[in-house]
Amino acid sequence: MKTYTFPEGFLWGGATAANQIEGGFGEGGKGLNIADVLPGGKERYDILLNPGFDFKVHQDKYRYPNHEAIDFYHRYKEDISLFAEMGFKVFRLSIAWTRVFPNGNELEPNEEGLAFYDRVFDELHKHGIEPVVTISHYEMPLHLVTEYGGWRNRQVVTFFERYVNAIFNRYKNTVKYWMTFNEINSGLFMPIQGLGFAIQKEEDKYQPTFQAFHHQFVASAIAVKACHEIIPEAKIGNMILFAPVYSYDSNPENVMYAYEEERLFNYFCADVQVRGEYPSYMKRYFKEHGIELDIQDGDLELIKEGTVDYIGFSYYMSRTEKKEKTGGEASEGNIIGGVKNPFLKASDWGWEIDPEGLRISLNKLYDRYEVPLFIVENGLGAYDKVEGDGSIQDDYRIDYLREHIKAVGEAIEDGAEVMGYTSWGCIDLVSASSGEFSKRYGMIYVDKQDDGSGTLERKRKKSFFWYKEVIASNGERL
Ligand code: BGP
Repeated sequence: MKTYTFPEGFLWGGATAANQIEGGFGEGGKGLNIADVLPGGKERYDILLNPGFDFKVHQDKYRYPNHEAIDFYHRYKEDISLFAEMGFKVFRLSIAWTRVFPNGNELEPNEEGLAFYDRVFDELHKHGIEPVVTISHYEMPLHLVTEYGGWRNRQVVTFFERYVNAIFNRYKNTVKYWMTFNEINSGLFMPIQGLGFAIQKEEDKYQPTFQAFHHQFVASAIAVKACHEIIPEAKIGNMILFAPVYSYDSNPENVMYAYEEERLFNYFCADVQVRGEYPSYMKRYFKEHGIELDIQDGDLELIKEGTVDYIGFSYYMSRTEKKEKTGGEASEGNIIGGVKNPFLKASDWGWEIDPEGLRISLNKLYDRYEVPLFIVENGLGAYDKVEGDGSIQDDYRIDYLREHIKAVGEAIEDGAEVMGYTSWGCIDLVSASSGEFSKRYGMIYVDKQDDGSGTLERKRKKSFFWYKEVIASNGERL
């Protein structure tokens, strides 16, 4: 079998987000965020993907499942020691904005919230693991959503600036790797999580969506500049959901359509954050959709100065596109849409599995930007079964990860500069899109079920031992 050579110092590890692991609801002065008020199961999925959700109506209705999650807030030491046992070089986590600024708009940070992450970072360092911190991962303070309208409102940029200054100053000696907004481009199809507001009618989405993106681009540039000033040795990246778009066939109309979708979905945000300017192809899109951005003096200069050091991206699936779709062709379940790709199988949730697509993504991104790339999410959401002897034989997960890591190895041979790979949900956690525990990604099983029952006990799955070998051999033993 072919073996792969990964660069010296390759950043192997796992990835999570505060709202999906911490729990500790209301503890340490934490305020409510978006994830705290979303239900679990199909209801969440429908809310995220369809217009019409009203945060004001729902803010008191739900407190599950994110309020408890997997209780990382109290169990972080045990979890970090398991990550260390697997040999993690890095651990990606996010800071909950609402632990630091509970309502988002306070003048001073909450000391208890800051102190929690001091403890977590210290524990990681004790085990020789570097934290990779996402500044905002689908957890905008609810107060900023209900009272300010989320990222549509320019004032949020000021609140965010206060937040990033507080965390850069506090963790300047402890965190070297940062990234700004998780899957920033997901705001195109899931504005609730990405942009902090719910559209009410599909046809009304364009202006507020792109104005909110503009505010995030300004905020991202502010964060990059502040990070470079406060922690000159740190690296700060953006984070996009990358799903290469294939044309369904060689019909030039479909090829052009797939290309347009690829530019909008995969490149638009990265073009602004990496190249530092709005790409020219967006002029036509803005015109055709009646979008007129309110751009303040100095914004474009700021965006130009605040370009990121690397591109972080998640990779789960590709997307196959056709201009005119006929009934029955849609790829049900592929969360980013498209038509069924006859060459691909899908996960239990309908996400099309495409390891070669990861090689394609790395090549496309490196060809276009020539900055280091960091795969900060990749993994298989699957149902796991605990055997009578307590083991979890997740060979399907190992197969998935192996094929994707091989694809990374190929892309490195192709010439792409890749910094690292953190598999998503290295420990089971709450699913972002469906709020389920049963959609498991982890190499560590957590005894927590969809109905809320479970002891929260942690168990090593078969993939735990496999990944440990992968890291120990720097990707040679797959
Ligand atoms: C990404 C998010 C993560 C994560 C992952 C898996 O979109 O950044 O937060 O959850 O996808 O998605 P899901 O949990 O919906 O299966």
